[in-house]
Amino acid sequence: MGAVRKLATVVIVGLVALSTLLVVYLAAEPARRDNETTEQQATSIERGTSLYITYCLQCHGPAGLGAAEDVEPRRTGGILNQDALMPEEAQADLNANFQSDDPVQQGIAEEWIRYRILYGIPSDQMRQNFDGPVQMPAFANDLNVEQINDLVYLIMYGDWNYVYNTAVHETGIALAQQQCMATPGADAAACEAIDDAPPAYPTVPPPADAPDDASEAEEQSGTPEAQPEQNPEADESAGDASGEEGEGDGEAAPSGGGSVEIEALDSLAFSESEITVKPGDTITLTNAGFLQHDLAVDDWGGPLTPMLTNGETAEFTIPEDAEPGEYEFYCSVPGHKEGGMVGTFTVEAP
Ligand code: HEC
Ligand SMILES: [Cu+2]
Repeated sequence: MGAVRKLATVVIVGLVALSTLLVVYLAAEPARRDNETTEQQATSIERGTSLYITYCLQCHGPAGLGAAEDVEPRRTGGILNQDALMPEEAQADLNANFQSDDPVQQGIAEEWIRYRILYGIPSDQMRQNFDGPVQMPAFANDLNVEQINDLVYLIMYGDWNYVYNTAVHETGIALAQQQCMATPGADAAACEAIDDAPPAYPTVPPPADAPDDASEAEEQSGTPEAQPEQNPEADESAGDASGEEGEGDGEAAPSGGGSVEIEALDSLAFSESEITVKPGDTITLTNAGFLQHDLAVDDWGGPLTPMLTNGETAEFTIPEDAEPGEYEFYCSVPGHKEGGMVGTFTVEAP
């Protein structure tokens, strides 16, 4: 008898203990799930940030301010950072409220952002901006579903200070690496290993082939504010301010001598857009920007250079058997051609 009761007691105590544990466990479940979601959100925003810096920053800016007034350099894209808008402006101006707390609004906003990223702004729907007609490339073919989700997530829930800080941090490192490589006797491995540097504003650095300008840039690089002056976008409006750079943006047609040097610029242009060449001429492309660029000619088999990162240079020759005529060249990074990284080789008879 005593043994049975003892056993019963043990079983009951055990059950009570178990169910208590279960209750405690279940009570903690929402928190556990929250943690998981928060972690997922954080990774998504992290990935979204680097995608944004690669594909969107040149038009929408490091703080998502795009073509917002009073922002220098003023870019062409829409304002994605709605935190920066006054509530009245936000109401008047927006297709969707990205920062709303209302789940219905959030749904509308997500769909709107997704739609824009997928389809961009086609040329027949070009927007009129302060600077003329503007366009946005469609990313439907170049980004996968997850990447687009990450970008939507970033724009909806991300922190633009974080994006900005990441962008200026990475730009600073890229600039330091570039300057390191430009010093005589540079050790490539050591330069590449630089992982910390004063932040720099992501804009187009001075041309790499102009030593005077390069040292000027070094003097200025300590102050990120000085950087926007280097930007061709800004140059156009304030041409004389930085006119001594003598960059001659694009229209010159250097030819002869069998070699041509071109720069790829983050303003989504090549330093020369109309180039006259002969078969066998050597073309040297330097990436003077912080984004990745290359150079492709479809008629000659696509990309003629590897994908170049900041400061890298590559050479190729105009095919010996190229018929006289005009050949379009462009940068094959998604969106860059549409953004203006395109030009023409005019091949003359040898
Ligand atoms: C070549 C320039 C360019 C690039 C690159 C670009 N955009 Fe845009 N984007 C624009 C322009 C221009 C607009 C329209 C602004 C307007 O309507 O006045 C726009 C609008 C948008 C809008 C709609 C904003 C609104 O309030 O309606 C979203 C969202 C957007 N872009 C996201 C992106 C994302 C994400 C990327 C990168 C994957 C990107 N854009 C890359 C130029 C660009
Ligand atoms: Cu490019």
